[in-house]
Amino acid sequence: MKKPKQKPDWVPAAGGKEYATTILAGVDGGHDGMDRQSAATSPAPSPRRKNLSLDDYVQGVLNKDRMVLARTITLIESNARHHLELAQGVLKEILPYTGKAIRVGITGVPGAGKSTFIDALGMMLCKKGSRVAVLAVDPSSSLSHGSIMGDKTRMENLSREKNCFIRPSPSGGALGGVARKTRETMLVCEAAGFDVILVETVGVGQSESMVSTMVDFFLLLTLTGAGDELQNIKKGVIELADAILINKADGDNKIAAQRVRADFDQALHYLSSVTEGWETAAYCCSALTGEGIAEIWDVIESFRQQTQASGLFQKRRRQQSLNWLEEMVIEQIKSNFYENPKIQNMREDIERRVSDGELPVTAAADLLLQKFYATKDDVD
Ligand SMILES: Nc1nc2c(ncn2[C@@H]2O[C@H](COP(=O)(O)OP(=O)(O)OP(=O)(O)O)[C@@H](O)[C@H]2O)c(=O)[nH]1
Ligand SMILES: [Mg+2]
Repeated sequence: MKKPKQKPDWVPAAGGKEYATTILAGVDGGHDGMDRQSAATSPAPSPRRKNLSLDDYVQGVLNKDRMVLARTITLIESNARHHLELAQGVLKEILPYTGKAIRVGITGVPGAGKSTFIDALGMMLCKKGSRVAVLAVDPSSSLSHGSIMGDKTRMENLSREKNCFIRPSPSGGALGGVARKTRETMLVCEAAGFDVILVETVGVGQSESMVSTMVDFFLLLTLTGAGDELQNIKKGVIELADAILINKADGDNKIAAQRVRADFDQALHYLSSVTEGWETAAYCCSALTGEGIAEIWDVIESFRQQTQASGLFQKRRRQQSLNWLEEMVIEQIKSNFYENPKIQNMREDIERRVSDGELPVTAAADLLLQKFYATKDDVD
């Protein structure tokens, strides 16, 4: 249901057009089933939260203090310059304590059962003594400023589990920003002792390829449905997956799911696996009954053992860090370029000339770059 826009509560009742800000109402219930205190029962907020020092953040995270962990993630998600610097200072300190978790990405179309699956898998792992962090990447939340996953309450059990930490998708900003925030959040969770990180992402837009570049194992959740299942999967996603899991293999759907699994296995035979030396295969499970959940975790565990033994696990992580570095540099250069006043002054005119066919694209790019790199002493 679409929520109406409201004026924030700092705007006076009689405030007119000069108060341009509007906000969207929050979702009912917390993200994916997290308990949310109602305004009526929650304690009155303290007038001002104590500012934490860099050391408070670092020690809090390392001491597994959930409140400090949550505040550190909020700090990471902030776009304010001074927060960015503090967050980077914290990350630098905790870096030696990161990297010990297994990072698993879970994708699939809306309704495939990702949250239900994570709830079942997470509960099983917590019972075995693991500490599980669940993060979400939801590109639509960047647009609506509210997570679509937030409307669903599919992690009811897990959200009550003390060894689990669930964090909704950072909202707002470009996908590049969401990627940075998710990667850094992952590091903070690792430093806080979480040994399994599950990243849920909706199989729309670019989010799944982005998530696949930040995890060790990428799992595609799919369904049986009407028509040709294989054709229904977005092109390219199968190539990213380390395993394909046909969910909802229960009740009347069980036989159909097994048939689809066989079809996938046959199709996978003709594709090269995303991970060298690892054979991507299809499996069935029911997130609802729990059948097949332990088996898929065994697959992930044997993937970890195999790739750690071959050195591929570490190699992939190193490569992911280097790719991330490159992305960050390119993004920064790009924003410096377009925010440069000299470029802003001439951009519109150059773009018009290019789109009208007056100026070749290469020459136009050259003009802009020459202007950007020109020093004050250069003649215009
Ligand atoms: N029969 C059956 N239903 C399931 C199973 N897993 C999930 N469901 C149902 O499918 C619906 C969608 O489940 P979610 O877990 O919210 O799906 P999701 O992929 O997280 O959805 P989005 O977050 O919207 O992308 C819910 O009604 C679940 O109860 C399953 O294994 N069997
Ligand atoms: Mg979900």
